[in-house]
Amino acid sequence: MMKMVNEHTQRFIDAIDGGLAVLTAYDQVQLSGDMAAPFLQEGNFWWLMQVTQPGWKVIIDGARRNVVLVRPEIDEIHRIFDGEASDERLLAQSGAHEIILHKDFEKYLARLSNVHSVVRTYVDKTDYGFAHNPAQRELYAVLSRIFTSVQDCGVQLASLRALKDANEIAVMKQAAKLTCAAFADVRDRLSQYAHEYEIEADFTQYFRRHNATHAYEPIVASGANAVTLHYIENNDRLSKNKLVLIDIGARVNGYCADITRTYCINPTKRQRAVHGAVEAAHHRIIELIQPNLTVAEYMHAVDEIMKDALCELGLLEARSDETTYRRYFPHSVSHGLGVDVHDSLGRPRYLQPGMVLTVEPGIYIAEEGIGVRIEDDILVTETGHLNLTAALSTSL
Ligand SMILES: [Mn+2]
Repeated sequence: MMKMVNEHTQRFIDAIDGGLAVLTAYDQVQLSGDMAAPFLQEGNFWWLMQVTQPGWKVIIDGARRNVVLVRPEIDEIHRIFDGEASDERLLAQSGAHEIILHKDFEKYLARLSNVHSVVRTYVDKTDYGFAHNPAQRELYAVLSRIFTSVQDCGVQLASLRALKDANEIAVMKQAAKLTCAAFADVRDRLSQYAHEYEIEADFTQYFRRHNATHAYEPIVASGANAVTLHYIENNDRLSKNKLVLIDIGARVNGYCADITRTYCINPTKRQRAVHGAVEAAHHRIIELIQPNLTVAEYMHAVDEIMKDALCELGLLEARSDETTYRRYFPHSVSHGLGVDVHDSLGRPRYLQPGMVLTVEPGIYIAEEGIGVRIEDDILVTETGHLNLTAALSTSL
């Protein structure tokens, strides 16, 4: 009897109607000299194969339900320094049927091209101003030489990954729980910290002690630093009457949490008011989340809630003044969460059970040196929603 493919791969084969797909892990890239940059596996490849090493490829022949991993060629020096995962372990964790060597990869594809004229692959075409990992484009070039038609399966993968299964939800609850616990710990000791990096250090210690890592660059932003949305210097002094915005999440078994809280030891009346307005908006927005809510309706309701908050604080006079509105609330309120911190939801028209998204309203007042954001991780359920990070108080 043929070995069963894993559940994610099975869902993917169904989504591509039993076609052929070839996907690649990321390659390692240089940090400096003989040092490699920290490696994070490409999300789709990890989601399908659970292989964390660079350079691998997978051939998924949906018609024959056959999954073949392609082992990268590693020279003797890398083998000695980095080691090499065993076939047995990789076959067990990936659910693949067979492992072939990279030198046989193109021959193998050429044989498949006799049966399949179409092959699917994924090339990340987002443009955030970064150089892309070369692996996907290199694979695309190889596939284009061998097959008549190379089609993109990014949308199918994103749509599948958007709907978390029971195992994924269980792991995401662990990541949420660990991050909540680390926040609660830091909150208890807030008056003992003199610098932003001391807070970062305690989260790092907490995560590593529990075999987790930071899911993304931690943000610990005191006072006006919080107005810079991706402030990651974390080297400024803290002060008892300045707010400190902390945006940190753990990655546990490949899945991310993403939490933000804004704290203060001795808040002024104004800081209290801004925090209170964001906190009230935050809880109103979470209440909106339920299956079948269209994304358009959600966005509209969020705008109304955030405009209420800004009006109340005297920051917005005319509700139609979009420029002022966007000046104080310049980012989106939600993003998907999962294997990637910014997990694609696959451009859905409406929310569906199994989606996990953040809710993270913020108000940033540059002229007052105040930035407040509060962020929780919300699972859309059959009947409404479940706040995975509800255990952690949102209060100041
Ligand atoms: Mn976030």
